[in-house]
Amino acid sequence: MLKPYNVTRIAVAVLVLALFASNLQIAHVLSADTDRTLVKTVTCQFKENSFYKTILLAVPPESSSIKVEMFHVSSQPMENFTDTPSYYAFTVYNGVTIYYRISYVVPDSPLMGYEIVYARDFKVLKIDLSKLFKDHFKIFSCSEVRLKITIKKLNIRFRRVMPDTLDMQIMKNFINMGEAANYCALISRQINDEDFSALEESDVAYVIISPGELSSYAERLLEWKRSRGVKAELVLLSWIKSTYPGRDTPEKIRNFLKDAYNKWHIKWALLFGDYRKIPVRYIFNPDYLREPNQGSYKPTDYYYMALDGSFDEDHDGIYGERKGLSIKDEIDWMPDIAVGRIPVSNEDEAENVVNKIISFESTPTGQWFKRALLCGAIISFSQGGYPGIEGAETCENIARLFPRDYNITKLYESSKDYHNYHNLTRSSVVSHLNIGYGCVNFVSHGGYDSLWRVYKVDSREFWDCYLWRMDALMLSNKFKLSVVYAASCNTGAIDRDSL
Ligand SMILES: [Ca+2]
Ligand SMILES: [Ca+2]
Repeated sequence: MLKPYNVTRIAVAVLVLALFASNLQIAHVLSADTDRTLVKTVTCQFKENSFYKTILLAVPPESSSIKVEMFHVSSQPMENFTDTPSYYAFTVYNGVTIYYRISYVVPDSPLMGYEIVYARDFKVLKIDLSKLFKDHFKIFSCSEVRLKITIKKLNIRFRRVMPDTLDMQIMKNFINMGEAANYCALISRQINDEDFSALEESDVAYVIISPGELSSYAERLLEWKRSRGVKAELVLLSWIKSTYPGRDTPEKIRNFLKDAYNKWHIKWALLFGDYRKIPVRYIFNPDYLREPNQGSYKPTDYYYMALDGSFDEDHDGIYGERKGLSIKDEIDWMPDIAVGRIPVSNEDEAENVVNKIISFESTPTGQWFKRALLCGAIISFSQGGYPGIEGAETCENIARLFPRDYNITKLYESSKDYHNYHNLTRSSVVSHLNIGYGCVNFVSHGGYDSLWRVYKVDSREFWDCYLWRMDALMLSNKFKLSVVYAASCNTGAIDRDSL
């Protein structure tokens, strides 16, 4: 299909990476660097059950034109699919094709497209790949693609900067993480596409946005942050709304954040208020590609983090839509600042949360903080050759990541033979949460106000709630506050009164 490319000619510097992304293995990246041209070859191996995949490669800040070519594909035809409808519903497991619930658009090439995006001080090449592709009315499944990336460089010297902690987090997403640090540069790009600024040059790392009625509590948090050496500022939402241009409040907030990124060089922003106080942006992200359906609009504060572009370049008021196979999805998927939200609804909650934060940060954590609670339930039972999905397996993987001095408690509902594999009950979860854990993780089915386990008795399925919103409100863990993760549908939704 494409001519093989002689990698030995360009193999000046060899960078070997063994990166196991969720669906894709990057076998290695080879680099050849000259004054004006940089050539890289990247080998990508698809795992068995994967579809689309994006890889991110940090490129030098002086990169100008970039070309990505595919020079080798290992693939085999999928015999069951010989026509070319736009949509399929199937998955591939152990080489066997099984109909499943996923809608998937099959492109004409595994290399779907590429573009340059920005993440803070990094210039990044984003490449979209697809395991399946169609060619002459046949569908192929590929196991490996090799890419040649040619980068022309401008004759400009950019000032390199030391990556800070936020940069280090961003770097973990790059397939060439090792060399990315050398590319971290003060590009001094202006994110603002609106020609509007209301701020003077300053040095502010952390900005709090608060509605007026909660501002006295936000101010207490501000003073606390300042006392700990953080260069922090408080900005009222009413000032943003009356000062910045924008079609609605989220756009005005984002225009302020762009201005603060450019002029204050902020790294962090805190939204002090729930979705009623400070609105979220809803983006168009349908679960099914065919028709917009209910639930196609998802709330996200990512809009406030990824500051390039507008998320709505066609100005139709629909944000973050992805049109067919176009990679112009209007979202720059690389964040430029870190954004958090404290979803307080009233003064009582605001006072309570600020007290908790100050107490937590000013009291040395006890031994309890090194306790982790992992709760895993069955997501789906094995069926028709397709393996079941078990939260317990995910919890086992997570357990291995904790430092050795952590004390880990596991509560599972599982069909596998784990120790204590039927102890995920409402009473056990509540009593463990009351003891106080530093880290709590749930992997199960979930709703806005609840977490669920599912089990079978004589092949009949039963559903049982193991944590309600009311349970959380009644907990007696006091100041032993947990960092809680939930890999479950809708739990922790930012636009509801959720669990
Ligand atoms: Ca960005
Ligand atoms: Ca749009």
